[in-house]
Amino acid sequence: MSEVERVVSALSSNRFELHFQPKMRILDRAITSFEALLRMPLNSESPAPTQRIIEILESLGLIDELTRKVLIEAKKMLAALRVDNPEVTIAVNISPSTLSSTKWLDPVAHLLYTSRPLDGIIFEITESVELTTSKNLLSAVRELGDLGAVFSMDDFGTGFTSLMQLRTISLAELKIDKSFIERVQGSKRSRVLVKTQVDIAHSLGVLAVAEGVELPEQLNFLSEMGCDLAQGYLIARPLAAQSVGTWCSKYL
Ligand code: G
Ligand code: G
Ligand code: NA
Ligand code: MN
Repeated sequence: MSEVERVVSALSSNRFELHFQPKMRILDRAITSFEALLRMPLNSESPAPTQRIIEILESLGLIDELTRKVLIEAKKMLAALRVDNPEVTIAVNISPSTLSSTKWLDPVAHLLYTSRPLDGIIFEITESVELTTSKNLLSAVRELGDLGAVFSMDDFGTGFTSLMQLRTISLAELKIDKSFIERVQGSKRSRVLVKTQVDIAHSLGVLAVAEGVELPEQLNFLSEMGCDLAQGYLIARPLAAQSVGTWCSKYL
């Protein structure tokens, strides 16, 4: 079977998993959210890179089907986590093409059957999305907002979104890209950029989230800068669904 055939077959037989990576509030180390990250083990040894799988599914027009399944799994995890942590949220990554279509939404809303089925869901969209140039996209963002979803601007600092554009969506957080966090020890310029991004988040009234935090020194710096949340291997790697409960019970 070709790679493409294996991806299609994995999707149709539900051989995909979500892993969950926590986001920690820096002030008190509480876990406030988990980001769902797709993993697709195509055979026992080698999971395919997620980025590649997304590309294949997009090119075949199957990304909506994946998003639907991911969202249903994410909602299950959200319900399980909220038993002990009622304020927790789940972040789901969403590709630009999926965001502008919303075909995937009706079946989901129907299946979940509540008035605001996306309460507690954060959609992570990357900054490369042309948020205000596409009418479809803007109305999709509003529609999702009406269903309770909020947005996270992922990989912030790598694209060209203007502050005006950011004001038009129901934004909950800005995620400072890990390429900046990686350099904060060695580079004054990176430290200044991180500080600036934290301040931009706060001026928009949203949380500043640092991704790719691997070292205690990075966390200390972020704390001094007033960054709100941290995510990265220092706190936890993405966890398999069945490990999340155990991880939470051992945390702190
Ligand atoms: O965790 P990892 O390095 O494999 O993630 C690779 C990329 O895939 C990241 O950019 C992430 O945003 C994206 N990604 C992970 N899960 C999903 C998903 O369910 N849907 C979409 N569209 N992208 C995802
Ligand atoms: O595009 P997006 O920002 O969603 O992708 C995040 C990617 O970064 C995921 O693939 C995730 O597995 C990875 N990741 C998460 N934490 C860390 C970290 O501390 N260091 C590195 N290098 N990668 C990380
Ligand atoms: Na993300
Ligand atoms: Mn990111």
